[in-house]
Amino acid sequence: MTERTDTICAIATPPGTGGLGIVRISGPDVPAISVALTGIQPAPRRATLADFRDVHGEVIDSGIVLYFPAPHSFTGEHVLELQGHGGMHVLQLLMRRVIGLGARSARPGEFSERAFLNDKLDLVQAEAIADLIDSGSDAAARAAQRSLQGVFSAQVHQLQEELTSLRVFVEAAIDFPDEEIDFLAESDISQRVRQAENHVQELLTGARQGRLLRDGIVLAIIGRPNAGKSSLLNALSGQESAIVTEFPGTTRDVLREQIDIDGIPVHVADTAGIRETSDPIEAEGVRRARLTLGSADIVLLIRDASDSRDRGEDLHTEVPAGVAMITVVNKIDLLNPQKLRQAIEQDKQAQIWISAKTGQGLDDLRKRIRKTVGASDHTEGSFSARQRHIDALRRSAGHLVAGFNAMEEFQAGELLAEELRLAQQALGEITGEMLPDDLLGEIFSNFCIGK
Ligand SMILES: Nc1nc2c(ncn2[C@@H]2O[C@H](COP(=O)(O)OP(=O)(O)OP(=O)(O)O)[C@@H](O)[C@H]2O)c(=O)[nH]1
Ligand SMILES: [Mg+2]
Repeated sequence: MTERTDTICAIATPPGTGGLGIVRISGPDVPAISVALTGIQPAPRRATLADFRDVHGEVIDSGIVLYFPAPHSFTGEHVLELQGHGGMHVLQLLMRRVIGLGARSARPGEFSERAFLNDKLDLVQAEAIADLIDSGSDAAARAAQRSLQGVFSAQVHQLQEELTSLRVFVEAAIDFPDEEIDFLAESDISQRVRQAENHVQELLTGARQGRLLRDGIVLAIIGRPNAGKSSLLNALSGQESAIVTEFPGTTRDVLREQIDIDGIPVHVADTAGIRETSDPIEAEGVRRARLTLGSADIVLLIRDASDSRDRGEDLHTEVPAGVAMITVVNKIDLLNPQKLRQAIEQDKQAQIWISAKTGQGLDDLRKRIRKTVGASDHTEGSFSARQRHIDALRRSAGHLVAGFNAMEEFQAGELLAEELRLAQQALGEITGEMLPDDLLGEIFSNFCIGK
């Protein structure tokens, strides 16, 4: 508690040079700092031109001051924003002066943490700010904005209310032990618990989409040398990132590119062709290719349609269990069209047939990738979410299932009441109402400085 009585400051604009640089200050000393620094107490919420002066009265910079008195500010405390010029040195001078006047450097995410502690935002919304800043695609940015506006939180609150009314009911029943069993049995309580579980599952589906938009997926391209892995990376990313030659064994390092497949950020890794080799550099490339597989969400196994020896099957064993695999047949432009048609027909959509050279089949590949990660066809209305939220929703659903079983099998009202309590607690962790302080600190410490 004592910590929140101090005043914090940070450079809120990114490091480097720019037209503007912003220093943000929050806490009880803001009015005093403002007067000492600029000689004025600016009118609330008005842009005011002022000189920022050092301890000797010399001008460090001049710019706009914005004053937001508590509680009507982002953090809920007095906030001052100094908008000066965006050079690292001038901003450092300004920061040193503000610190000299009694503020201290803010920790990463500390402004958002104060906003949360002062009930300006819940935890989902605070996280959404960080996600908006970090978003890797247009769809991810829109989804983060929706979470920030409270779309996700509202659904969590609705579930919490549903559980509250169930708890009130069950707890009232166990207060009258003589009638408890009949009362609960007649009330269809199990069905209502099941319904609540369904609602948690629905939210879980939405949250999984949201996590996908936020974190994206890791896609590793593997195959025999010369199958066209690097050509596919270039075709998907729309630029010549990787060297392509007709010589097998061209790629050695793992090459990474971020692309956007219909709004999902996809981190693509192109790897060395897998084969036995006596070349130590290529062997290291093959070792790295195998390592990359372990961290992938999807492996694209590329086969060469023009090479009758390349059947791909012998590489299946390279793919770790639990990692999704899509087999892609490349270079179909080299096949006779009639043969190609027959082959595709016989294949019954087991593999995706493409030409990295002409771009044929790439749309099918993108669709298959989306389908494999369970992405829905449209991202409208989706909100951003994190693994932490998914874990909490899963736990909540698990407690509801346990509560349902306790009631159905043993007519155990006490057990049901306890499971309902735990289910509700798990939901409370999402919005931050029931999260221990150390976890809160950990979440905010991953935010950027000045946010
Ligand atoms: N006709 C045709 N040629 C292709 C296609 N894709 C790749 N190639 C050619 O195949 C050769 C190998 O392509 P790369 O993309 O370097 O293959 P790679 O799998 O990355 O090879 P390594 O890095 O050596 O393992 C090059 O000559 C490409 O031009 C395709 O779809 N059609
Ligand atoms: Mg290559």
